Amino acid sequence: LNNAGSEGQPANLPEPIIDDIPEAVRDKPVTESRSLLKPQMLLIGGLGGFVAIAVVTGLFLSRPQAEAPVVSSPDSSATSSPIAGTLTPGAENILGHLVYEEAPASELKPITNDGSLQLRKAAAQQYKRMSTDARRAGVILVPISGFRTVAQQQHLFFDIKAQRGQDTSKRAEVSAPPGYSEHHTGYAIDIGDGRSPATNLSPRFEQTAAFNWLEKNAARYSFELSFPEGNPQGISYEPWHWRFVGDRHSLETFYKAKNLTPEAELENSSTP
Ligand code: DAL
Ligand code: ZN
Repeated sequence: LNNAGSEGQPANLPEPIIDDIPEAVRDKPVTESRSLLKPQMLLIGGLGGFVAIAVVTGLFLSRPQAEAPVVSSPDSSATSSPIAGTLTPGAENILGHLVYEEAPASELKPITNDGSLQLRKAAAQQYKRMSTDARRAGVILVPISGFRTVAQQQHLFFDIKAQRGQDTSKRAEVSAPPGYSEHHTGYAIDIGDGRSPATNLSPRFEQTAAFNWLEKNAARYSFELSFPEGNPQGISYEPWHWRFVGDRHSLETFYKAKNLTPEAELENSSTP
């Protein structure tokens, strides 16, 4: 399941490898993101009141209520992301994580010699190209976790949450609930730097040669960062987690009917 070959055997591994959750982001104190939501909640409350009055009085609204944003981010009292998640209506999600289907085994290809890590065929092919080219440039990309089943994610979310005594929304900042991980799709991969294993699954991966190279070159292989800082889903920054968007199926998987709009844009778009 992962490069250490034992994501399913967490007792034998250091914690950060278990669930792509760095120690550093597990238990951050509540930050300003909480207060970021307050004006929006007031706005929604205000809009609700206005709509109610409009319905009663038979007023016609120039902006239909259906266009109002659906706030479905991780619990605002617990999120540590600078921008709370705001998903458009129709984006099926739990605590900011979007629903994904598990890739069929027949669609998966190994990306490691021992076959312990797999991606969908197109993603596997491009990942291997990318890794080879990085190596030529002196950069060692190490795959840490690729495709994960819903059952594996079930363990990562619930069992680790219980072990750490985390509450649900806190857990969801760093781990997707089963059925809601990009890793189910076979398009997502966690990448480390072979010369800096201590940064595996840590925000400090951002300071490695591998991340620097990926930032400049990953798009050539159709990989993109899934959870940049301030991502609209409200998930913690994950510089190690990349997804393939290089064919129609992967593009539809990540973008169709899942338009994500940062709060700032929503606020601007609601300005007359
Ligand atoms: N860490 C990412 C969000 C996942 O669990 O899929
Ligand atoms: Zn990941």
